[in-house]
Amino acid sequence: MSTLETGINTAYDTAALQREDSGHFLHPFTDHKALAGMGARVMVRGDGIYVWDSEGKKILDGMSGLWCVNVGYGRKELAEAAYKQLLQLPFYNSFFNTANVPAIKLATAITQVAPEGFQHVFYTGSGSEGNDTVVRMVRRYWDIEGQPQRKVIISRHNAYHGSTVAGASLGGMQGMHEQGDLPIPNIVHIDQPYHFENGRDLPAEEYGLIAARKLEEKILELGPERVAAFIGEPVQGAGGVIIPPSTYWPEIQRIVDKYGILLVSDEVICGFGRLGHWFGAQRMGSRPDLITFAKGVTSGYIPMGGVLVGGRIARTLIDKGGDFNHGFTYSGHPVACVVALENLAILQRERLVEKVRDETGPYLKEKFEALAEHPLVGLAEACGLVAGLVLVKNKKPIETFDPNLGVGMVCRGHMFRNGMIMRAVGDRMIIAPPLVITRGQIDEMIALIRHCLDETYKDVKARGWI
Ligand code: PXG
Repeated sequence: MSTLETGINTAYDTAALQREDSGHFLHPFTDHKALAGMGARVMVRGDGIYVWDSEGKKILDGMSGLWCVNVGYGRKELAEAAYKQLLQLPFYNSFFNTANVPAIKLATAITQVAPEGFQHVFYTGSGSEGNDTVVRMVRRYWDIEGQPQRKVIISRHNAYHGSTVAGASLGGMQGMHEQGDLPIPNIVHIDQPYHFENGRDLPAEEYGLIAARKLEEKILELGPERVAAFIGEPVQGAGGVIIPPSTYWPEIQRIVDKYGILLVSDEVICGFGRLGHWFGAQRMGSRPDLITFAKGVTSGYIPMGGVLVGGRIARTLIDKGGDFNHGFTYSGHPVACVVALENLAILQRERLVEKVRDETGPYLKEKFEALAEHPLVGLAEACGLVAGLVLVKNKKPIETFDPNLGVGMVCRGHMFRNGMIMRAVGDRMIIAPPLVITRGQIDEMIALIRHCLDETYKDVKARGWI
Protein backbone atom coordinates (compact mmCIF):
# COMPACT_ATOMS: atom_id res chain seq x y z
CA MET A 1 0.00 0.00 0.00
CA SER A 2 1.36 3.42 -0.85
CA THR A 3 1.89 5.99 1.88
CA LEU A 4 -0.81 8.06 0.18
CA GLU A 5 -3.37 5.32 0.80
CA THR A 6 -2.41 4.72 4.41
CA GLY A 7 -1.95 8.37 5.29
CA ILE A 8 1.30 7.47 7.05
CA ASN A 9 4.53 9.38 6.48
CA THR A 10 2.90 11.36 3.71
CA ALA A 11 4.02 14.94 3.33
CA TYR A 12 0.96 17.12 3.75
CA ASP A 13 0.57 20.68 2.53
CA THR A 14 -0.95 21.94 5.77
CA ALA A 15 -1.55 25.49 4.58
CA ALA A 16 -3.43 24.26 1.49
CA LEU A 17 -5.52 21.89 3.60
CA GLN A 18 -6.35 24.70 6.00
CA ARG A 19 -7.45 26.97 3.13
CA GLU A 20 -9.64 24.22 1.72
CA ASP A 21 -11.00 23.50 5.19
CA SER A 22 -12.04 27.05 5.91
CA GLY A 23 -13.38 27.39 2.36
CA HIS A 24 -15.87 24.52 2.62
CA PHE A 25 -16.03 22.74 5.96
CA LEU A 26 -18.32 24.14 8.64
CA HIS A 27 -17.10 22.55 11.89
CA PRO A 28 -19.26 21.75 14.93
CA PHE A 29 -19.21 24.23 17.84
CA THR A 30 -16.78 26.57 16.08
CA ASP A 31 -16.32 30.30 15.46
CA HIS A 32 -15.55 29.95 11.76
CA LYS A 33 -14.14 33.40 11.26
CA ALA A 34 -11.67 32.88 14.10
CA LEU A 35 -10.78 29.41 12.82
CA ALA A 36 -10.10 30.74 9.32
CA GLY A 37 -7.66 33.21 10.89
CA MET A 38 -5.62 30.55 12.66
CA GLY A 39 -6.17 27.45 10.49
CA ALA A 40 -7.41 24.08 11.70
CA ARG A 41 -5.07 21.51 13.17
CA VAL A 42 -5.26 18.56 10.79
CA MET A 43 -4.93 15.11 12.32
CA VAL A 44 -3.66 12.37 10.04
CA ARG A 45 -2.89 9.25 12.04
CA GLY A 46 -3.32 7.51 15.38
CA ASP A 47 -1.66 4.63 17.21
CA GLY A 48 -2.45 3.53 20.75
CA ILE A 49 -2.90 6.66 22.87
CA TYR A 50 -1.11 8.97 20.40
CA VAL A 51 -2.17 10.96 17.34
CA TRP A 52 -0.08 12.77 14.74
CA ASP A 53 -0.95 15.99 12.91
CA SER A 54 -0.15 16.99 9.35
CA GLU A 55 3.06 18.67 10.52
CA GLY A 56 4.29 15.36 11.91
CA LYS A 57 3.80 16.39 15.53
CA LYS A 58 3.13 13.49 17.93
CA ILE A 59 0.50 14.23 20.55
CA LEU A 60 -0.64 12.25 23.61
CA ASP A 61 -4.42 12.17 23.23
CA GLY A 62 -5.65 12.75 26.76
CA MET A 63 -9.25 13.02 25.46
CA SER A 64 -9.58 9.73 23.49
CA GLY A 65 -10.59 11.67 20.38
CA LEU A 66 -13.74 13.04 22.04
CA TRP A 67 -14.24 10.67 24.97
CA CYS A 68 -14.58 7.71 22.65
CA VAL A 69 -11.45 5.94 21.33
CA ASN A 70 -11.40 3.71 24.40
CA VAL A 71 -9.46 0.76 22.95
CA GLY A 72 -6.91 3.14 21.41
CA TYR A 73 -6.06 3.96 17.81
CA GLY A 74 -4.87 1.54 15.14
CA ARG A 75 -6.90 -1.57 16.04
CA LYS A 76 -6.74 -3.84 12.99
CA GLU A 77 -9.44 -6.16 14.44
CA LEU A 78 -12.01 -3.37 14.18
CA ALA A 79 -11.00 -2.40 10.65
CA GLU A 80 -11.10 -6.02 9.49
CA ALA A 81 -14.51 -6.66 11.06
CA ALA A 82 -15.91 -3.61 9.23
CA TYR A 83 -14.25 -4.59 5.93
CA LYS A 84 -15.68 -8.12 5.96
CA GLN A 85 -19.17 -6.90 6.81
CA LEU A 86 -19.02 -4.19 4.14
CA LEU A 87 -18.41 -6.91 1.56
CA GLN A 88 -21.03 -9.31 2.90
CA LEU A 89 -23.96 -6.96 3.69
CA PRO A 90 -23.09 -3.27 3.97
CA PHE A 91 -26.62 -2.25 4.90
CA TYR A 92 -30.08 -3.49 5.46
CA ASN A 93 -32.79 -1.75 7.44
CA SER A 94 -34.43 -3.00 10.63
CA PHE A 95 -37.88 -1.59 9.87
CA PHE A 96 -40.67 -3.70 8.27
CA ASN A 97 -40.04 -6.87 10.30
CA THR A 98 -36.46 -7.42 9.12
CA ALA A 99 -33.20 -7.78 11.01
CA ASN A 100 -29.52 -8.51 10.37
CA VAL A 101 -27.25 -10.93 12.19
CA PRO A 102 -24.79 -8.41 13.74
CA ALA A 103 -27.65 -6.27 15.13
CA ILE A 104 -29.22 -9.35 16.77
CA LYS A 105 -25.91 -10.56 18.20
CA LEU A 106 -24.91 -7.13 19.50
CA ALA A 107 -28.23 -6.58 21.30
CA THR A 108 -27.63 -9.83 23.18
CA ALA A 109 -23.98 -8.97 23.87
CA ILE A 110 -24.79 -5.52 25.26
CA THR A 111 -27.53 -6.86 27.54
CA GLN A 112 -25.06 -9.42 28.88
CA VAL A 113 -22.77 -6.67 30.20
CA ALA A 114 -25.61 -4.31 31.20
CA PRO A 115 -26.84 -3.93 34.78
CA GLU A 116 -29.44 -6.43 35.94
CA GLY A 117 -32.90 -5.98 34.46
CA PHE A 118 -31.86 -4.79 30.99
CA GLN A 119 -32.85 -7.21 28.22
CA HIS A 120 -33.48 -4.84 25.30
CA VAL A 121 -31.60 -2.38 23.10
CA PHE A 122 -32.89 0.34 20.75
CA TYR A 123 -30.21 1.40 18.23
CA THR A 124 -29.50 4.91 17.01
CA GLY A 125 -26.68 6.57 15.06
CA SER A 126 -25.39 8.85 17.84
CA GLY A 127 -25.75 9.88 21.46
CA SER A 128 -28.00 12.80 20.52
CA GLU A 129 -30.36 10.47 18.67
CA GLY A 130 -30.21 8.21 21.72
CA ASN A 131 -31.49 11.02 23.91
CA ASP A 132 -34.16 11.97 21.36
CA THR A 133 -35.23 8.35 21.64
CA VAL A 134 -35.30 8.70 25.43
CA VAL A 135 -37.74 11.63 25.18
CA ARG A 136 -39.98 9.74 22.75
CA MET A 137 -39.85 6.53 24.78
CA VAL A 138 -40.45 8.14 28.18
CA ARG A 139 -43.52 9.99 26.90
CA ARG A 140 -44.79 6.93 25.06
CA TYR A 141 -44.41 4.88 28.24
CA TRP A 142 -46.57 7.23 30.30
CA ASP A 143 -49.16 7.49 27.50
CA ILE A 144 -49.50 3.70 27.39
CA GLU A 145 -49.66 3.58 31.17
CA GLY A 146 -52.63 5.95 31.08
CA GLN A 147 -50.83 8.95 32.59
CA PRO A 148 -50.35 11.22 29.57
CA GLN A 149 -50.07 14.26 31.85
CA ARG A 150 -46.62 13.02 32.92
CA LYS A 151 -44.63 14.97 30.37
CA VAL A 152 -41.94 16.86 32.26
CA ILE A 153 -38.36 15.61 32.13
CA ILE A 154 -36.04 17.09 34.74
CA SER A 155 -32.36 17.56 33.88
CA ARG A 156 -29.53 19.71 35.25
CA HIS A 157 -27.78 22.95 34.43
CA ASN A 158 -24.43 22.35 32.71
CA ALA A 159 -25.48 18.85 31.60
CA TYR A 160 -24.62 17.76 28.06
CA HIS A 161 -27.06 15.45 26.32
CA GLY A 162 -26.35 16.21 22.66
CA SER A 163 -27.02 18.81 20.03
CA THR A 164 -30.28 17.82 18.34
CA VAL A 165 -33.32 19.86 19.39
CA ALA A 166 -34.29 17.37 22.11
CA GLY A 167 -30.67 16.65 23.12
CA ALA A 168 -29.80 20.33 23.49
CA SER A 169 -33.06 20.90 25.39
CA LEU A 170 -32.25 18.12 27.84
CA GLY A 171 -28.76 19.57 28.14
CA GLY A 172 -28.24 22.50 30.43
CA MET A 173 -25.91 24.61 28.30
CA GLN A 174 -27.07 28.21 28.25
CA GLY A 175 -25.10 29.01 25.09
CA MET A 176 -26.97 26.26 23.24
CA HIS A 177 -30.41 27.21 24.57
CA GLU A 178 -29.89 30.80 23.49
CA GLN A 179 -29.24 29.79 19.88
CA GLY A 180 -32.35 27.78 19.16
CA ASP A 181 -35.33 28.85 21.24
CA LEU A 182 -34.62 26.00 23.61
CA PRO A 183 -35.48 24.12 25.69
CA ILE A 184 -38.60 22.71 24.07
CA PRO A 185 -41.63 22.63 26.39
CA ASN A 186 -41.72 20.33 29.41
CA ILE A 187 -37.98 20.08 29.98
CA VAL A 188 -36.72 21.83 33.13
CA HIS A 189 -33.37 22.01 34.90
CA ILE A 190 -32.06 21.90 38.47
CA ASP A 191 -28.58 22.73 39.82
CA GLN A 192 -25.67 20.44 39.02
CA PRO A 193 -23.94 18.68 41.96
CA TYR A 194 -20.74 20.72 41.75
CA HIS A 195 -19.30 20.70 45.25
CA PHE A 196 -16.32 22.99 44.52
CA GLU A 197 -18.49 25.73 43.05
CA ASN A 198 -21.73 25.45 44.99
CA GLY A 199 -20.89 24.05 48.40
CA ARG A 200 -17.21 23.76 49.20
CA ASP A 201 -17.74 25.08 52.74
CA LEU A 202 -19.73 21.92 53.50
CA PRO A 203 -18.44 18.33 53.71
CA ALA A 204 -18.89 16.72 50.28
CA GLU A 205 -21.33 14.06 51.54
CA GLU A 206 -23.59 16.66 53.14
CA TYR A 207 -23.51 18.82 50.01
CA GLY A 208 -24.34 15.74 47.85
CA LEU A 209 -27.62 15.28 49.74
CA ILE A 210 -28.49 18.96 49.41
CA ALA A 211 -27.82 18.87 45.66
CA ALA A 212 -29.94 15.72 45.19
CA ARG A 213 -32.83 17.18 47.19
CA LYS A 214 -33.11 19.95 44.57
CA LEU A 215 -34.79 17.22 42.55
CA GLU A 216 -37.43 16.63 45.21
CA GLU A 217 -38.04 20.38 45.51
CA LYS A 218 -38.54 20.62 41.75
CA ILE A 219 -40.88 17.59 41.68
CA LEU A 220 -43.02 19.14 44.42
CA GLU A 221 -43.01 22.53 42.70
CA LEU A 222 -44.20 21.00 39.41
CA GLY A 223 -46.60 18.52 41.00
CA PRO A 224 -45.39 14.90 41.10
CA GLU A 225 -48.20 13.77 38.78
CA ARG A 226 -46.69 15.84 35.94
CA VAL A 227 -43.14 14.50 36.19
CA ALA A 228 -42.13 11.77 33.74
CA ALA A 229 -38.39 11.29 34.30
CA PHE A 230 -35.07 12.57 35.60
CA ILE A 231 -31.98 12.38 33.37
CA GLY A 232 -28.33 12.75 34.35
CA GLU A 233 -24.80 11.73 33.42
CA PRO A 234 -23.19 9.67 36.24
CA VAL A 235 -20.21 12.04 35.95
CA GLN A 236 -20.85 15.13 33.80
CA GLY A 237 -18.34 15.02 30.96
CA ALA A 238 -18.56 18.01 28.63
CA GLY A 239 -19.63 20.15 31.59
CA GLY A 240 -16.10 19.74 32.96
CA VAL A 241 -15.84 16.27 34.59
CA ILE A 242 -18.14 17.13 37.49
CA ILE A 243 -17.79 14.16 39.87
CA PRO A 244 -20.74 14.12 42.30
CA PRO A 245 -20.28 13.37 46.01
CA SER A 246 -20.88 9.68 46.88
CA THR A 247 -24.22 10.51 48.53
CA TYR A 248 -25.72 12.15 45.44
CA TRP A 249 -26.88 9.26 43.24
CA PRO A 250 -28.27 7.07 46.06
CA GLU A 251 -30.36 10.05 47.20
CA ILE A 252 -31.54 10.70 43.62
CA GLN A 253 -32.56 7.03 43.47
CA ARG A 254 -34.52 7.36 46.73
CA ILE A 255 -36.37 10.38 45.35
CA VAL A 256 -37.30 8.92 41.95
CA ASP A 257 -38.50 5.74 43.71
CA LYS A 258 -40.61 7.76 46.13
CA TYR A 259 -42.49 9.50 43.30
CA GLY A 260 -42.44 6.59 40.83
CA ILE A 261 -40.68 8.63 38.15
CA LEU A 262 -38.34 7.12 35.56
CA LEU A 263 -34.57 7.43 35.88
CA VAL A 264 -32.39 7.89 32.79
CA SER A 265 -28.63 7.49 32.98
CA ASP A 266 -26.90 9.17 30.04
CA GLU A 267 -23.81 7.00 29.69
CA VAL A 268 -22.58 8.23 26.33
CA ILE A 269 -19.27 8.98 28.08
CA CYS A 270 -19.43 6.82 31.22
CA GLY A 271 -20.63 3.60 29.54
CA PHE A 272 -18.42 0.71 28.46
CA GLY A 273 -15.77 0.94 31.12
CA ARG A 274 -14.77 4.57 31.48
CA LEU A 275 -15.47 4.62 35.25
CA GLY A 276 -14.11 1.11 35.86
CA HIS A 277 -17.53 -0.56 35.58
CA TRP A 278 -19.41 -1.49 32.43
CA PHE A 279 -21.83 1.33 33.22
CA GLY A 280 -21.39 4.38 35.42
CA ALA A 281 -24.68 3.75 37.24
CA GLN A 282 -23.12 0.60 38.69
CA ARG A 283 -20.33 2.65 40.19
CA MET A 284 -22.62 5.43 41.41
CA GLY A 285 -25.23 3.16 42.97
CA SER A 286 -28.27 4.06 40.88
CA ARG A 287 -30.77 1.74 39.12
CA PRO A 288 -31.85 3.49 35.91
CA ASP A 289 -34.78 2.52 33.71
CA LEU A 290 -33.05 3.71 30.54
CA ILE A 291 -29.36 4.02 29.67
CA THR A 292 -28.21 6.11 26.71
CA PHE A 293 -24.96 4.94 25.11
CA ALA A 294 -22.76 5.88 22.10
CA LYS A 295 -19.03 6.72 21.74
CA GLY A 296 -17.33 3.84 23.64
CA VAL A 297 -19.68 1.18 22.21
CA THR A 298 -17.58 1.26 19.01
CA SER A 299 -14.62 3.13 20.51
CA GLY A 300 -15.60 5.83 18.01
CA TYR A 301 -14.33 3.80 15.05
CA ILE A 302 -17.75 4.14 13.43
CA PRO A 303 -20.83 6.13 14.50
CA MET A 304 -23.31 4.31 16.70
CA GLY A 305 -25.52 4.99 19.68
CA GLY A 306 -28.55 3.57 21.38
CA VAL A 307 -30.68 3.12 24.45
CA LEU A 308 -30.68 0.18 26.82
CA VAL A 309 -34.29 -0.35 27.85
CA GLY A 310 -34.99 -1.76 31.32
CA GLY A 311 -37.76 -4.22 32.14
CA ARG A 312 -40.26 -1.68 33.44
CA ILE A 313 -40.39 0.23 30.14
CA ALA A 314 -39.74 -2.74 27.85
CA ARG A 315 -42.72 -4.71 29.22
CA THR A 316 -45.06 -1.77 28.70
CA LEU A 317 -43.79 -1.01 25.17
CA ILE A 318 -43.78 -4.64 24.07
CA ASP A 319 -46.84 -6.06 25.81
CA LYS A 320 -49.21 -3.12 25.66
CA GLY A 321 -47.76 -0.57 23.25
CA GLY A 322 -48.49 -1.67 19.67
CA ASP A 323 -46.50 0.35 17.14
CA PHE A 324 -43.79 2.67 18.47
CA ASN A 325 -43.50 5.20 15.67
CA HIS A 326 -39.82 6.00 16.03
CA GLY A 327 -36.51 4.92 14.49
CA PHE A 328 -33.68 5.82 12.14
CA THR A 329 -32.41 4.50 8.81
CA TYR A 330 -29.20 3.49 10.53
CA SER A 331 -30.79 1.88 13.63
CA GLY A 332 -28.90 -1.43 13.87
CA HIS A 333 -26.49 -0.69 11.00
CA PRO A 334 -24.72 -4.01 10.37
CA VAL A 335 -21.24 -2.50 9.92
CA ALA A 336 -21.51 -0.44 13.11
CA CYS A 337 -22.79 -3.53 14.92
CA VAL A 338 -19.87 -5.78 13.90
CA VAL A 339 -17.41 -3.07 14.96
CA ALA A 340 -19.21 -2.81 18.31
CA LEU A 341 -19.16 -6.60 18.74
CA GLU A 342 -15.42 -6.70 18.08
CA ASN A 343 -14.89 -3.72 20.37
CA LEU A 344 -16.74 -5.53 23.19
CA ALA A 345 -14.61 -8.60 22.51
CA ILE A 346 -11.44 -6.48 22.93
CA LEU A 347 -12.73 -4.95 26.18
CA GLN A 348 -13.43 -8.46 27.51
CA ARG A 349 -10.28 -10.18 26.17
CA GLU A 350 -7.98 -7.49 27.52
CA ARG A 351 -10.03 -7.08 30.71
CA LEU A 352 -9.96 -3.32 30.18
CA VAL A 353 -12.95 -2.55 32.44
CA GLU A 354 -11.36 -4.46 35.33
CA LYS A 355 -8.00 -2.86 34.54
CA VAL A 356 -9.52 0.62 34.93
CA ARG A 357 -11.31 -0.42 38.14
CA ASP A 358 -8.38 -2.17 39.84
CA GLU A 359 -5.21 -0.77 38.33
CA THR A 360 -5.09 2.27 36.08
CA GLY A 361 -8.09 4.07 37.65
CA PRO A 362 -6.64 4.04 41.20
CA TYR A 363 -3.17 4.83 39.80
CA LEU A 364 -4.44 7.84 37.83
CA LYS A 365 -6.34 9.02 40.91
CA GLU A 366 -3.18 8.93 43.04
CA LYS A 367 -0.99 10.68 40.47
CA PHE A 368 -3.56 13.18 39.20
CA GLU A 369 -4.82 14.25 42.61
CA ALA A 370 -1.20 14.96 43.64
CA LEU A 371 -1.32 17.82 41.09
CA ALA A 372 -3.37 19.68 43.71
CA GLU A 373 -0.02 20.63 45.28
CA HIS A 374 0.77 22.84 42.28
CA PRO A 375 0.46 26.57 43.06
CA LEU A 376 -2.00 27.06 40.21
CA VAL A 377 -4.33 24.16 41.12
CA GLY A 378 -7.21 24.60 43.57
CA LEU A 379 -8.67 21.11 43.19
CA ALA A 380 -7.70 17.93 41.33
CA GLU A 381 -9.99 14.90 41.24
CA ALA A 382 -10.37 11.69 39.26
CA CYS A 383 -12.92 8.89 38.90
CA GLY A 384 -12.04 5.87 36.77
CA LEU A 385 -10.36 7.33 33.69
CA VAL A 386 -11.83 10.82 33.81
CA ALA A 387 -10.17 13.59 35.76
CA GLY A 388 -10.38 17.34 36.19
CA LEU A 389 -8.47 20.11 37.90
CA VAL A 390 -9.34 23.73 38.59
CA LEU A 391 -6.89 26.54 37.84
CA VAL A 392 -7.09 29.16 40.59
CA LYS A 393 -5.60 32.57 41.31
CA ASN A 394 -5.15 31.86 45.01
CA LYS A 395 -5.28 28.60 46.93
CA LYS A 396 -5.84 29.67 50.54
CA PRO A 397 -8.46 30.95 50.58
CA ILE A 398 -9.61 29.77 47.17
CA GLU A 399 -9.88 32.65 44.72
CA THR A 400 -10.84 31.87 41.14
CA PHE A 401 -9.77 33.79 38.03
CA ASP A 402 -11.99 36.24 36.19
CA PRO A 403 -13.59 33.85 33.64
CA ASN A 404 -13.14 36.48 30.91
CA LEU A 405 -9.35 36.07 31.09
CA GLY A 406 -9.59 32.59 29.60
CA VAL A 407 -6.84 31.04 31.75
CA GLY A 408 -8.04 27.56 30.76
CA MET A 409 -7.49 28.34 27.08
CA VAL A 410 -3.99 29.69 27.82
CA CYS A 411 -3.22 26.43 29.63
CA ARG A 412 -4.67 24.38 26.76
CA GLY A 413 -2.32 26.22 24.38
CA HIS A 414 0.71 25.23 26.46
CA MET A 415 -0.55 21.64 26.56
CA PHE A 416 -0.84 21.41 22.82
CA ARG A 417 2.55 23.00 22.15
CA ASN A 418 4.04 20.36 24.41
CA GLY A 419 2.27 17.47 22.68
CA MET A 420 -0.59 16.89 25.12
CA ILE A 421 -4.32 17.12 24.49
CA MET A 422 -6.16 18.27 27.60
CA ARG A 423 -9.48 20.07 27.27
CA ALA A 424 -10.38 23.35 28.94
CA VAL A 425 -13.94 23.86 30.21
CA GLY A 426 -13.70 27.37 31.56
CA ASP A 427 -10.82 27.10 34.03
CA ARG A 428 -11.32 23.37 34.57
CA MET A 429 -8.75 21.28 32.72
CA ILE A 430 -9.97 17.79 31.97
CA ILE A 431 -8.79 14.46 30.61
CA ALA A 432 -10.36 11.16 29.56
CA PRO A 433 -7.51 9.05 28.15
CA PRO A 434 -8.01 5.75 26.27
CA LEU A 435 -8.71 2.78 28.55
CA VAL A 436 -5.60 1.05 27.18
CA ILE A 437 -3.31 3.62 28.80
CA THR A 438 -0.59 1.95 30.90
CA ARG A 439 0.90 3.03 34.22
CA GLY A 440 4.07 4.14 32.39
CA GLN A 441 2.00 6.23 30.00
CA ILE A 442 0.08 7.74 32.93
CA ASP A 443 3.46 8.80 34.38
CA GLU A 444 4.38 10.32 31.03
CA MET A 445 1.04 12.15 30.84
CA ILE A 446 1.25 13.49 34.39
CA ALA A 447 4.80 14.74 33.77
CA LEU A 448 3.60 16.55 30.65
CA ILE A 449 0.67 18.09 32.53
CA ARG A 450 2.92 19.21 35.38
CA HIS A 451 5.36 20.81 32.96
CA CYS A 452 2.52 22.63 31.18
CA LEU A 453 1.08 23.83 34.49
CA ASP A 454 4.51 25.29 35.29
CA GLU A 455 4.57 27.05 31.92
CA THR A 456 1.02 28.33 32.41
CA TYR A 457 1.92 29.59 35.89
CA LYS A 458 4.87 31.59 34.51
CA ASP A 459 2.76 32.88 31.65
CA VAL A 460 -0.12 33.96 33.90
CA LYS A 461 2.32 35.73 36.24
CA ALA A 462 3.98 37.50 33.31
CA ARG A 463 0.55 38.72 32.18
CA GLY A 464 -0.04 40.12 35.66
CA TRP A 465 -3.07 37.91 36.30
CA ILE A 466 -1.66 36.68 39.63
N1 PXG B 1 -24.70 12.62 25.96
C1 PXG B 1 -23.50 12.81 26.50
C2 PXG B 1 -23.30 12.57 27.96
C3 PXG B 1 -22.43 13.22 25.70
O1 PXG B 1 -21.23 13.43 26.25
C4 PXG B 1 -23.93 13.20 23.80
C5 PXG B 1 -24.94 12.79 24.65
C6 PXG B 1 -24.24 13.37 22.35
O2 PXG B 1 -23.64 12.40 21.58
P1 PXG B 1 -23.38 12.66 20.01
O3 PXG B 1 -22.89 11.32 19.54
O4 PXG B 1 -24.68 13.01 19.40
O5 PXG B 1 -22.39 13.76 19.91
C7 PXG B 1 -22.65 13.42 24.32
C8 PXG B 1 -21.55 13.89 23.41
C9 PXG B 1 -17.23 18.08 24.67
C10 PXG B 1 -18.16 17.31 23.80
O6 PXG B 1 -17.07 19.27 24.40
C11 PXG B 1 -18.81 16.19 24.30
C12 PXG B 1 -19.72 15.50 23.49
C13 PXG B 1 -19.93 15.93 22.19
C14 PXG B 1 -19.26 17.05 21.70
C15 PXG B 1 -18.38 17.75 22.51
O7 PXG B 1 -16.66 17.52 25.61
N2 PXG B 1 -20.42 14.45 24.03
